[in-house]
Amino acid sequence: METVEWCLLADGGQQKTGDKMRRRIAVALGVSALVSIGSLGLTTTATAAPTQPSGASAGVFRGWEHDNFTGRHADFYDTFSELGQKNWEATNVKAQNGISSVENQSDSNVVLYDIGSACVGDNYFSAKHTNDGNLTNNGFDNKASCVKFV
Ligand SMILES: [Ca+2]
Ligand SMILES: [Ca+2]
Repeated sequence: METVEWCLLADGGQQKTGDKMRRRIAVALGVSALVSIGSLGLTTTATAAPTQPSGASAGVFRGWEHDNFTGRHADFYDTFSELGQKNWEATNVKAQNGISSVENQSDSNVVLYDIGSACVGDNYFSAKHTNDGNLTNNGFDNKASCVKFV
């Protein structure tokens, strides 16, 4: 049995409300759908894409002087155990204790160590084909003294 609802109109007449109700519900749904889409849009905007590196060539592990892949950089294709001997590319300045973000385009996982030569002490793991625009939240900003491909 279908329930039929009636409502009193302002002029005293009666009208079947089924269609009207459906229309109101449809409008309400339309509005909430719009609100949802709006919310999604805002969410998408708020969740901005992380800063992307400039694009080191394949196979390289690149350490950057500053956050978000900026400043000078040092490239590595294999283990380099003493950054006291490694210059930022095209400079005479050592990369020792200077790396602040990393771009690992190599096919190896790379571990950075605080103490060079022996490659021990505090360390930071960089999985192959991943990037990290800020090592500060890993407790490893300006600490790297050894770059070890593992
Ligand atoms: Ca730095
Ligand atoms: Ca160090």
